[in-house]
Amino acid sequence: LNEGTRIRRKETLENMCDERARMLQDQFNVSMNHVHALAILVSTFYHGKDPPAIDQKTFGEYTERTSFERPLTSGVAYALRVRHSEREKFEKEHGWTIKKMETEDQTLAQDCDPENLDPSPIQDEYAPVILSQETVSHIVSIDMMSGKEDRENILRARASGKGVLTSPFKLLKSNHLGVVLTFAVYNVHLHQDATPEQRIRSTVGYLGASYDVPSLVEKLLHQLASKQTIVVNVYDTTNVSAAINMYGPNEIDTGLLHVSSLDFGDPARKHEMRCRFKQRP
Ligand code: WA2
Repeated sequence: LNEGTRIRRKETLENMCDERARMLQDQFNVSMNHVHALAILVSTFYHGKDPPAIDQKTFGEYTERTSFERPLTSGVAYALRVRHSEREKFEKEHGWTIKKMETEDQTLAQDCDPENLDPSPIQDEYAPVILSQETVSHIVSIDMMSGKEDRENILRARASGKGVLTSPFKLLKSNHLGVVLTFAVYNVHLHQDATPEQRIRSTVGYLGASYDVPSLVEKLLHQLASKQTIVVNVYDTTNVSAAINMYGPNEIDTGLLHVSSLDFGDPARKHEMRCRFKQRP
């Protein structure tokens, strides 16, 4: 290969990779803003009115009809903060018990109808899902604090007031790795510089969105019709020595590699896109 051809080939890879990374990042950012707006909707119409002016039917219809605003998400849901002292009253009012999230081997052992789930064991507080987009209706009544990744997200979201992301993990009723984005909902307008303690105290619930990364990235890349030319991987590189492959095949060395940075808006998580040509020149 002559020098000129090699340079052009390298530039082509860089441009294709950067373009795809930027598209993915922009779509993620757009959906994150809409999930934030949904948290404000719930704050206004569920907590801002007595009795609440939004129920499952309204939330289900609204989130389904606005799903085009949240590219890459597979569904959104709202979990209410329930203290143990309020549990009995809450369960009586809703007509169901707060359920514990299943582990993976439980999911394999039995079908995952929420009716078959165990009640959540006693805790200081719970985060049962009370409103959901139809696409994730299987998480209604499940205590989101009983799942490791969801729990960490809830604690970080409410102390920070920012949208926060989980590490990649296997979502319920999905065979792929995904991530969850969480915003806390507060019962007062908090100042930009409110302390974590003030935030935790005024927390009333958690609005979350799940991202089924492989199928959604696939859909996005498909629109670009470049799949003949390059192989794309998306990694969570939060722990550099143990990067997690969130999208794409196991890496095979086909020579030239380009890494494009990806910013999904949570400074505690790092992501990147890695691109290669399918064929050697
Ligand atoms: N949503 C969908 N599938 C899941 C999941 C989840 N969490 N966790 C495991 N599989 C209601 O942060 C609050 C959504 C959690 C929000």
